[in-house]
Amino acid sequence: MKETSAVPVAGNGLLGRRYFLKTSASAAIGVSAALLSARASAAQRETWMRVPGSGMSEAGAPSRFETQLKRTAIGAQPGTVGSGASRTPLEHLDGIITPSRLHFERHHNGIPDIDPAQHKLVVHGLVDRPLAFDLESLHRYSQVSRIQFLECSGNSGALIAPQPLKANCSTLHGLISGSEWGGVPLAALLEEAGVQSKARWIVAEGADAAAMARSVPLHKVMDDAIIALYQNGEPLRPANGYPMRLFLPGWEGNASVKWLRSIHVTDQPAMTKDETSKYSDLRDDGIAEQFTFPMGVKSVITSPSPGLKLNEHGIYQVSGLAWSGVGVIRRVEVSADGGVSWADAALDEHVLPKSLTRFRCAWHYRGAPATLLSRATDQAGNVQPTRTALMQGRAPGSIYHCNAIAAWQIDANGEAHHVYV
Ligand SMILES: Nc1nc2c(c(=O)[nH]1)N[C@H]1C(S)=C(S)[C@@H](COP(=O)(O)O)O[C@H]1N2
Ligand SMILES: [Mo]
Repeated sequence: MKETSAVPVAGNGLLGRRYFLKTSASAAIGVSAALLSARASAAQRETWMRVPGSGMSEAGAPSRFETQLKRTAIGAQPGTVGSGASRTPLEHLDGIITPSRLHFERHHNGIPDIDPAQHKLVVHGLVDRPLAFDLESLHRYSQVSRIQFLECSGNSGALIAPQPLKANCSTLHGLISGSEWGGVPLAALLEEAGVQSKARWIVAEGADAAAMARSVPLHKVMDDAIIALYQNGEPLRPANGYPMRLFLPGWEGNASVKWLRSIHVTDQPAMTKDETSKYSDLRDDGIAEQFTFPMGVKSVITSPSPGLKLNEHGIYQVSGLAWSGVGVIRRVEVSADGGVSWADAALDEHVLPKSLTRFRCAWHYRGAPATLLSRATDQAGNVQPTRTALMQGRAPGSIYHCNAIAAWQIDANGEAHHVYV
């Protein structure tokens, strides 16, 4: 690769967000005379140009060469099949939309096989008129679209371990995905049912064998909650809640109840298992904080990251995802010297509220060991905390809502390793 005379804007070769506007990565391979003459000769065409290609199909699949495009770190609780999680292969994707077949999964008792013709959502409790909706009736309401993230509050929880786990980006951070969610605003359904003045919460329950249930404050429901029917333009996939799920933009994934069967309007939370013993944050004074709903401002470098080797010295793109449960991402900074100095990353064109935001920053890798970090700031001015700051006041083993700055160390061989700074 051609060495360029780029001017670093921060330590260890960071060239910043403007570099690619003026210059290219100069990563192209030189063209030899032999390659040019081979191009001109029909006899030397590549093998796949000499036979007709394969035919059409009912559904597409990735290239057979892209074997890494799979959910990773799939694990179930001992003795169960479907109580566990699978992760999005973040390090092999770009952009802000996760292909539906790679959306992470988190199930408390497997994926139910729901026949939509027999499934109903019932709205009841503190309402004037209890109502039932099937898939067909929901399709008659006006729908909205939300290009937003869904993150499990257990995502990145491994960062509280005393020593950094030897793991890659998706294993550590892959319980997050981004989709276009299409569905009916829950406020419209509740207005039709007539919410009574005493109502403050809803309790949403799923039709899975776990009958997973969560309480959600009414103000969130009325603000931007939807009953999602579509994911990236197609009906929800069974793993992600088919035929209908609650979707609460920016809030911890657990509260977005899948396979939704009941909305019980109440005056108080139900104190279900998943809002008491789970998904609450134990402090070191022994008190557990409950209902930590919006996901904190966060970012993660997806490339380079463990498993993606830098094979040459030269200009690379440090690229990753940033998001915040309170709104849009204002800024992402990248450091190549473990946080001593920082450069502003460029944000891709789609900077949407409560959505994944893609950032990129040019970096000149010269073979010297470097520690790459990213730090996001959201519209409310919240800045992603260091791991040390995040751990302050937390009880040991309290894994939920971990939005700490993560670090990859790039060694002299161009390989990345998970480290703490
Ligand atoms: N009914 C039901 N809803 C559920 C769950 C579940 O097991 N059952 N898992 C929750 C958790 S912990 C998360 S993080 C998200 C995951 O959604 P996904 O599997 O579509 O990624 O769904 C939530 N909704
Ligand atoms: Mo979750």
